[in-house]
Amino acid sequence: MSALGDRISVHTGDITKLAVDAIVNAANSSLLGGGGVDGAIHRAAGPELEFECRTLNGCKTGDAKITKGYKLPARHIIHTVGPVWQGGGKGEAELLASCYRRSLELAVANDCRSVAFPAISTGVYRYPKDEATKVAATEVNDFIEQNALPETVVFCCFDEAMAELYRRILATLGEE
Ligand code: AR6
Repeated sequence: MSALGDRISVHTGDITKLAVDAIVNAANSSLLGGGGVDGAIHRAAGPELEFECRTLNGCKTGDAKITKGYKLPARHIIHTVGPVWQGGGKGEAELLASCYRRSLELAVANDCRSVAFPAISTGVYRYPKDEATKVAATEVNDFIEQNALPETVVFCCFDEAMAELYRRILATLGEE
């Protein structure tokens, strides 16, 4: 395990079940719900989440906004909008990195000690999984090195294949 092993972990399962201070939602720019992890979070949090989201005026790609967690075990939900994969030449990597950075900044601003991320953009938005996990791990690693909060970050994967990609890239970072 890397030197960051005590602060970054990989979990396979449903992010809506995690009792962390904040879970991150891979939303769309309307912030009014959708499919994938976004749909699962809205279903689990209950209709009050959409009421709060309606007051936020949407969110730009690469940016993030925070709400309460409502019926979730998580206290907060940080909604971020990942880029749609368009071949890699449209600033996708920088936008995806920005999603992780902005989400972590909001977590710090709200005193979140523990945060869980889904693999943003790797579903409906078609970002290649190996590339997306590299961006995610690098960005979180850099942020954690420079900040005391959040104390722990979980990469929550829906399947074991994605978890393995994270483990591999995190092991590489730890050796540097
Ligand atoms: N827990 C953890 N991970 C999950 C869960 C879950 N409950 N459900 C899905 N995943 P996606 P995107 C994984 O499509 O690509 C929505 O309609 C999934 O396996 O949810 O950023 C929004 O409204 C994948 O690895 O998000 C947007 O319109 C990852 O979460 C659009 O999809 C992200 O897949 C956003 O697309």
